[in-house]
Amino acid sequence: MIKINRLGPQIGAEILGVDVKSLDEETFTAIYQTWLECNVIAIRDQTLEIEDFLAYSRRFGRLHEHPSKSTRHADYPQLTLLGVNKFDEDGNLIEAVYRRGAHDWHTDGAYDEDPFKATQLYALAIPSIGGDTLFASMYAAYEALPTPLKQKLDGRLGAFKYGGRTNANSLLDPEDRDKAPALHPIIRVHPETSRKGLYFDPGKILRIEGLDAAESDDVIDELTERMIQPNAEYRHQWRVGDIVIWDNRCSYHRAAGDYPPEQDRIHWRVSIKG
Ligand SMILES: O=C(O)CCC(=O)C(=O)O
Ligand SMILES: [Fe+2]
Repeated sequence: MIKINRLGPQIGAEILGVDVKSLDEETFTAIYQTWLECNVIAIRDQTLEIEDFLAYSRRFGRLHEHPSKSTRHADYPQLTLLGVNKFDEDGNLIEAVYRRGAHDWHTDGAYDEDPFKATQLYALAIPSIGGDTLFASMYAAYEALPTPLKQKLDGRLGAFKYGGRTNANSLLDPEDRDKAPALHPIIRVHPETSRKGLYFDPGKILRIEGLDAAESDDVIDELTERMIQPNAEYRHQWRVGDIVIWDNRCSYHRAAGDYPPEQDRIHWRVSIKG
């Protein structure tokens, strides 16, 4: 029997008692609705092969090959490997792999015209300490903005690029680094829930269109301060066999990036489009 536990005050739920390899439509609908309501859900205790993980992920949408080709699985380009090949041939830790997703709070795929609907991870190896993933609600971020700032942002577009203003793009192949930025409304209406959220990503945004450079930078700084509302966070402590899926249209996330690097922390990851 499926069991659903809410985990955080506004986001986060845990689902027990299911096997995603054999879900009927009704149970999947319950999972999908919980996901829309809670933004991020963890399904515990799964035993999956790659094909199982991909097939289950396709129930949420179309799988998209991540632009970081160097971290794709050789035989399954839709599968990204997290935490694999952390050390170079001299035994030095590769920060971009070890700290992937840990630098800033972010939403995945904002650099694409059609940003990722969802990201889904499956945990294969988890360190004995650290290595959590943190989540926060974009709805709560929007709701907490002061009215004048909401008004200033209403109808404005942000320009987003992989690597953003610091060009942190070492996981991309050189020929993939110069894509034109993508434009998205900063106040974005979720296509399925119709709720407004603050669609923002400090590590990918270049500027807010229509503001002069200094004002755009000031607003970016202010939004960076305001995007995380502590009463709307959920922190996931991983167990091997967890599947976690988050909604990039209404949540931010960040890897804690704090585990002992000599230990394994390995996930399969897919990017899902609408
Ligand atoms: O490894 C994690 O906890 C999350 C990394 C991340 O940001 C991602 O997979 O999009
Ligand atoms: Fe991410």
